[in-house]
Amino acid sequence: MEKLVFVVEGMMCNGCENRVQNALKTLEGVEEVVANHKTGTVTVTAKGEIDKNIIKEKLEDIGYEVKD
Ligand SMILES: [Cu+2]
Repeated sequence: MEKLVFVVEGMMCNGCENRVQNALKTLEGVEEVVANHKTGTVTVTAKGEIDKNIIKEKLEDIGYEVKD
């Protein structure tokens, strides 16, 4: 299991958190997603190793900016 933390810009409310969580949960290998608009972070727990860029791309697809 691997835990990744992303700093994400653009999440303003609980609706954004749900949107992010639901979108990332559709990705292969993602076990759990916790988005927090107050801290601007998204924590992803993966079953095995996961490509960070796939998660980053998904976040950008749905309209959020990922900081490095
Ligand atoms: Cu929102």
